[in-house]
Amino acid sequence: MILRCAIFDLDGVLVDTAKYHYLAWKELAAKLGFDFSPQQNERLKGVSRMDSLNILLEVGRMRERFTAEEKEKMAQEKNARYVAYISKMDSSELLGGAEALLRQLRKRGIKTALGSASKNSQLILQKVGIASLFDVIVDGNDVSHAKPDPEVFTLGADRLQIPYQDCAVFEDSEAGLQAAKRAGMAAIGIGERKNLPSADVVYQDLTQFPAERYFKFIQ
Ligand code: B16
Ligand code: MG
Repeated sequence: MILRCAIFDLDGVLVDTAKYHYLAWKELAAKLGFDFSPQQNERLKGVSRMDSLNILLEVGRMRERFTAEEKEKMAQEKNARYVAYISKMDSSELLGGAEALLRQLRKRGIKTALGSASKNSQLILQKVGIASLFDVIVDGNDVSHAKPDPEVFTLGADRLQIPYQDCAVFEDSEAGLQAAKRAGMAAIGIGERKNLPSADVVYQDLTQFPAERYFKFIQ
């Protein structure tokens, strides 16, 4: 493949917003009368807002208790708490290597795209100061199918008119890596190999990514 487009997941790759999701969900759980642990929060990473709420309610053994309307209200309430947290973010919360890699890619003429499940991605990118480093932003507001469906990645490639086989996806979730593979894109895992079986290759974080080696070909 010739690398022509790099697509980045947001939470877990460029920033760690999982901790704010956790606080906001934990507050909702406390209001509903049950505890929510950091381990349980792992199940919510990369998962859409409503699917996350369903998992939370399952943890609290109250999944069947609420109407769709009530659940919509709870999701909105959680989001308001979450937005209050992320509104205080700044560039110090960018994960290591993120900004440098984005700049390096753009300098080489490689397009950059965001492919995130979050509906708050624009706010987060602005707060940490990297919104202008993306050629296209695709997030939870644009798609109707969640990862492992490849829609959030294929839409970005389509908008940039780049063939899928020339795209590489940076992802910290197994579902996101499966989505990349389904699209025929290179799947670069960020995190630990044992959690990311679908990745073509795994790096601990973006500082470990050997960009120079990838500029022409991906093995
Ligand atoms: P929001 P990503 C995902 O971001 C998060 O990992 C996940 O925990 C969250 O539920 C989802 O975004 C939706 O976020 O409530 O802000 O729309 O990893 O796909 O960048
Ligand atoms: Mg993620």
